[in-house]
Amino acid sequence: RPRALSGIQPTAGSFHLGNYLGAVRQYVALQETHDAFYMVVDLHAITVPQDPAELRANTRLAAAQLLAAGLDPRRCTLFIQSHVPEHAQLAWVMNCITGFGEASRMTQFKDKSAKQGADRATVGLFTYPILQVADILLYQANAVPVGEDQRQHVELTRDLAERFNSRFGQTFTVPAPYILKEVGKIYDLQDPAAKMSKSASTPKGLINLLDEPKATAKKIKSAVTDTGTEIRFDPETKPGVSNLLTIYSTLTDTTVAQLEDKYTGKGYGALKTDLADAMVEFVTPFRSRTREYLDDPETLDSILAEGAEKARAVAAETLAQTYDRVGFLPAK
Ligand code: AQP
Repeated sequence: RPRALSGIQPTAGSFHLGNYLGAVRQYVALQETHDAFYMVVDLHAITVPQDPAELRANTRLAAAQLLAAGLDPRRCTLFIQSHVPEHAQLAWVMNCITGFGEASRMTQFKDKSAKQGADRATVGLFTYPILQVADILLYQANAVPVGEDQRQHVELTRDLAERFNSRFGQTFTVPAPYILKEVGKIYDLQDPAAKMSKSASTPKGLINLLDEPKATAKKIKSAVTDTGTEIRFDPETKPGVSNLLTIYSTLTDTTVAQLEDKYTGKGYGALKTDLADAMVEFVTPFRSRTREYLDDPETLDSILAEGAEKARAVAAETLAQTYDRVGFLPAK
């Protein structure tokens, strides 16, 4: 089976709807067709300041949410990034074949460091994409399910894999991004020109899956829509309504065309009410399943321990081969 690999940060507490529709939903689907590895990327989280106790709690919470979303430890490998030290070890090697200018072109670093203020951005934030390269290459992944915002990092991974292979001999599988066009970018409910993100300008535009379902329904009902009254998928002139249609169609496995038909002659209010209901129906069991995993830390920890062991077996082999290719003297 082809391999899949992806990771999600434990920083925000709750996953948001963009994380779920853009990435996590694909993690669940790819368990069926791929030898899949998914991790909570705590090493990435510390590229910005974290409170240690909160980071630990949020790491467990992220794992619980992945299981609640449908990851099945019998069908995939779920682990915590820091439990597999090979990530940091391979990242160093990859750092040493990355050009400074090449790393400087990563738009996510430019955006995030601009938000933080250039003086406060860390070197870790700068080299974060290269750690991501190591994450992917360690597992010889073919497919990397991510949102559109991560495309550039997967392209960097391809470049570095090819560079390493041509310099030192075939070592790494060259991966491809797995980005679904429809949901690769879910937009902020208050600002449909911006990506839905945990650092949104107003919390009203961000749907956190673990929030009170009532609050979530309210956010849907107060989503920004567009001038006119017609319910039609047209991201250019109707970005707000189009975003709602994308969300609704994905959550309910209905095509956008079917929804356009269903709402012919009806107003935005009807669409929002129905979507709010669908959303409540989705988040209610998601919240309770997450809570169940959190309430049983022994089971959760044993899933993660088993996952780390399976991940390490693969990662250690790739790292040993890489060290050998680079010319490191093996320890006796
Ligand atoms: N709005 C989105 N639409 C589609 N996919 C998205 N992803 C994030 N936002 C959207 C995808 O979710 C996965 C996990 O993302 P992450 O661990 O990078 O989470 P994050 O950076 O905490 O998410 P944010 O909200 O995007 O954070 P900031 O505000 O820091 O930029 C990834 O595959 C991502 O593409």
